[in-house]
Amino acid sequence: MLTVAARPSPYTFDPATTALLVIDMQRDFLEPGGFGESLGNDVSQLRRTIEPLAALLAGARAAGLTIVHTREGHLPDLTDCPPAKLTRGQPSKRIGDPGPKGRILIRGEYGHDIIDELAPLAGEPVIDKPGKGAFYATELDTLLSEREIRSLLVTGVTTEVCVHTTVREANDRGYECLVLADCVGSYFPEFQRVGLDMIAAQGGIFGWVADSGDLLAVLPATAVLQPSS
Ligand code: TIU
Repeated sequence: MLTVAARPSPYTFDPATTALLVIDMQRDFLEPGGFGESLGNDVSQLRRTIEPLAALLAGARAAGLTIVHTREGHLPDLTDCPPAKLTRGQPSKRIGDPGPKGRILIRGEYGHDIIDELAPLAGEPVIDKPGKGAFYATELDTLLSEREIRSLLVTGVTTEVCVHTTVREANDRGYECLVLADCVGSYFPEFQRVGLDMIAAQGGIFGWVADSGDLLAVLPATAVLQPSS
């Protein structure tokens, strides 16, 4: 078992039953011309997460952790997109509209894919999800159960939307979540701060919060054994 300095208390995990979850680090959220910008957001706010997340991915790969990436997006015919999600707000472009990086938030389009800096390696599962939570209408819970994963190291964007929704879903399913503060990002600085505070409040009501440097300091430099199936 390994222990990381965290809020509200130290976080203990077994690397053999722990996965690094990288949520929605897609061009659609981090680069101009995509879904995030169409909602009126300054996408440059999220870019500070890339460098620490790349370092954490390298450390997790060296330690042999299970790594799972997710992408938010919809089928080209939009049959998996609830009408309310499609019509809500006053975006400059709607889901499915053509944009400079392909159709907005549509699976298979260039803008829907993960940014080059954090590209998944062959063999790392990529979960496509239609909602904000990574467990809703996906195979994630089955995949984690098959690998006997109980602990999740959670990273990605955005803190108060897809990260929060996923952590809440995971917490209700019994997973112990550690959210890495410098590896999650929001378009709104105050939501970043409050979003993290909400996770660690009330004795860790949804999980724990730590910095990636403290996690990297305890990860083994060589691969751990995975549980046999
Ligand atoms: N808009 C916003 O902050 N986020 C999303 O729509 N999706 C994710 O967080 N991935």
